[in-house]
Amino acid sequence: MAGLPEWDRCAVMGVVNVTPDSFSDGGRFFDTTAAVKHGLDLVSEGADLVDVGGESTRPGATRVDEAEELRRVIPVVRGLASEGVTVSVDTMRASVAERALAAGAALVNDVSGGLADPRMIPAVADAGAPFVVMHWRGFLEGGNVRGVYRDVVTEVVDELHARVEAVLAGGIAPDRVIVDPGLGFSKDAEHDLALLAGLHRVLGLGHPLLVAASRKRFLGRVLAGPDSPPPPARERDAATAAVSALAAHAGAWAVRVHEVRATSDAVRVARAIEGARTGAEGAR
Ligand code: PMM
Repeated sequence: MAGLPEWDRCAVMGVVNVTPDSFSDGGRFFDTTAAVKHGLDLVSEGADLVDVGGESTRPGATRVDEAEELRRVIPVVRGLASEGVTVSVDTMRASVAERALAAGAALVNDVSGGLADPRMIPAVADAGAPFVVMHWRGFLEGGNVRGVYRDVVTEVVDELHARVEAVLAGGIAPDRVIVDPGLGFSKDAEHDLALLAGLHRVLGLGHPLLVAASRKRFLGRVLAGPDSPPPPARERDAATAAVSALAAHAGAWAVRVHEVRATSDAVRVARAIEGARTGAEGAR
């Protein structure tokens, strides 16, 4: 495949977590048939691609072993790819990435940005697959520890730049590298909001941008009232769609979401507004 899959607007990446314990939908799709069906449902609701993961990155989650991750992920990737779905595999393991690519996955999404497994970058380079480089300082610090930043946008951009350089040095083609600020990963609500306000600076890295805000804690914090607690993850989908519209407007390549329908509408509206703007400029 040359470069990246592309759409004429911000793409919608639907999430299928084949895990018993994911942050926002853990346990719901923890068998192959249910997971494949869920992925197909997401596509019929408007997802352009589906991200399949078998390992939770929830704070405090323990790592699954390789055999179990393969068992969870590969049949779901194969099932969706055989139905013509564009699949990304959410994994920190080279072996899982390789097997998923062989089973039909089109890209690799690594929340450690290639840091967790030294074989990851060469494996993706050999396969010629696109690679999502996510920022997660906590991974290096041994878990999802609370990040301390002086200027979160500058530091995340600089650290992502360093990861991109490492990925390019490892042989992944520049037109196959996607960047992601890693909302919620060693970042608190203020950090996530600052990063969303500074998406143009992440885009300044010169790579397609993936934004994954779906149901995350910062949305709970934003939606909590003075006397009411943050709503649970499943009640953050309207807020997620609002972020999707803003991310699409900012120029994101894709947004990663659990509930696809509202985000699918959001990115289409953002595209239509962009079309009206460029049309109006052309007529001037
Ligand atoms: N977040 C989660 C899982 N995978 N991948 C990328 N690229 N970016 C993210 O922010 C990201 C991810 C955790 O969310 P979930 O467990 O609720 O799906």
